[in-house]
Amino acid sequence: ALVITPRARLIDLQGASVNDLLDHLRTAVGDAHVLTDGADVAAYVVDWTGVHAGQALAVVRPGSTSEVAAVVTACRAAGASVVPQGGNTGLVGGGVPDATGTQVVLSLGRMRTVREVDPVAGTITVDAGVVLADVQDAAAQAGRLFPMSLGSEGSCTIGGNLATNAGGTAVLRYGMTRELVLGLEVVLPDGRIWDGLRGLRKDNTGYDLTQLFVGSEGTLGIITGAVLRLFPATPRHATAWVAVADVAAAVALLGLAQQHAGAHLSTFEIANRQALELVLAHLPGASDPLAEPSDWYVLVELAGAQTDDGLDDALEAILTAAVEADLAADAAIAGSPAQRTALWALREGISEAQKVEGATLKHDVTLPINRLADWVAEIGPKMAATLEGVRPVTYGHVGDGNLHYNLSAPVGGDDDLRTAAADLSTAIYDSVAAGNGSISAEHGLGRTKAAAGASYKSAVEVDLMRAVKRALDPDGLMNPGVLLPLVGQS
Ligand code: FAD
Ligand code: 2HG
Ligand code: ZN
Repeated sequence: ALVITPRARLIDLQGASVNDLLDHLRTAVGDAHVLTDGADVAAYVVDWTGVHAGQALAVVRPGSTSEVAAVVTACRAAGASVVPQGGNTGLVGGGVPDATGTQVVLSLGRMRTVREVDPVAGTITVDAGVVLADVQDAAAQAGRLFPMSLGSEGSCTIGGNLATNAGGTAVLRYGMTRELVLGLEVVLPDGRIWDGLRGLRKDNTGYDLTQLFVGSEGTLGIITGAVLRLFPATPRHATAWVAVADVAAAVALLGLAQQHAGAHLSTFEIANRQALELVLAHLPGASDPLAEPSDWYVLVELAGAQTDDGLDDALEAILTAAVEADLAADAAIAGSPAQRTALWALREGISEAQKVEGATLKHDVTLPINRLADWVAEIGPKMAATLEGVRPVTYGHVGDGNLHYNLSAPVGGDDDLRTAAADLSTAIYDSVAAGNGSISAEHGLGRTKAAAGASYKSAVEVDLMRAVKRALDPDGLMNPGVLLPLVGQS
């Protein structure tokens, strides 16, 4: 068996090697960009969920690709492992260091240049540290659309999106991040720079190295730049928040929406009543757009070009057909951009509201769409039998077969949720695996799910993944313990 033991664990924290490394890092990026004080590093060592809190030998903030290469080279020479970090919005603990205090966090936060926008070729070339919302804005200024859309888009970076192969609310129409990238620039674990920034749509000259790095969660190298795809702008929208009885009705409504809206269907999201109630309780200004409560809701949106003036009619046709087929009880249609924003806030506010509510156990699962309704019906009683009063906060990208089956603690029972966490997650993952699903649809495996990820894959698949890791990172210094468990932990 391949042993991937990070050499960083051999560092003597009191020894000269650490001081030498820090000197090299300061030479590489300048004194001001090597952080070692507790207060300075605090924001870099705890993840968004607050569940993963580690320690760093240093946080290093390079300002260019060549500085990233110099940092990686220095770390390699010292045997220190490197944790790449973008916006630190990841939900599986992959962008923060472990507890050893021996890892170097490499933040891409200073690399924020939009290098080039080419509206005719339909490409935008950016530094990896550019925030997703800034890429969207740069595309809009050129009259184009960069469609990726996440609740975290004001903080997450393109490098992080690529490293996690992020999903979001536009996947239904435009695909995952891997479908939005044409080329990459990557600093390899040995410090060399691979310039793969070709914006070609056609290039059949061997293995697809770009795609190898997408979804690699910082374990194969540091993404420093990317060429991304742009699309025609879609300034027109028709948006509705629809009350449906259950997941089966939501899935049937998806079929109707596809039939009536065709390629204009851009969003089809689901949320249960519990999710909405948390948003109403914790999000200032949120209000229920419908008079009567419903067990489930769907956010449906059609999007089109300035010349597409049939969107409202198409949405109305979908809702009329849904009422006639007894699939929808009521709906609120956005009559203005402000109302559209308010409906979106109900959906995008769920993560934050659940965090405010208390202890949360996240499950980012995907199943064949035609299995979703039965799965939700079957898993609920199993959860209740494992922990009385546990509250499923179920929402997500039903159009992609992807549910966030997140559990909130019973009221006043945060510790009970932590105690039951392993049993609850195992029951969920076993049933997802039995249904030919995946235990991570879009957030990646990170530290949280590295072991589980390997345990639900075949031995052949895990061997192939380890072979790729060994080929690119033979010393195991790039984000060890993330995505693939350290040997001995699986
Ligand atoms: P980080 O959190 O900094 O890092 C994530 C991983 O990528 C780590 O393993 C890190 O080591 C690696 N990494 C980061 N930058 C680089 C780089 N330049 N090179 C190599 N590796 C790198 N995710 C979705 O998929 N869909 C959603 O709808 C969604 N909504 C969210 C909503 C909220 C409120 C929050 C808090 C998170 C959400 N996320 C969602 C999760 C998160 O925003 C994504 O995973 C995002 O892609 C992470 O980007 P980041 O820049 O914050 O990366
Ligand atoms: C979403 O779809 C994100 O809102 C976040 O993927 C999910 O917080 C979560 O579990
Ligand atoms: Zn999601």
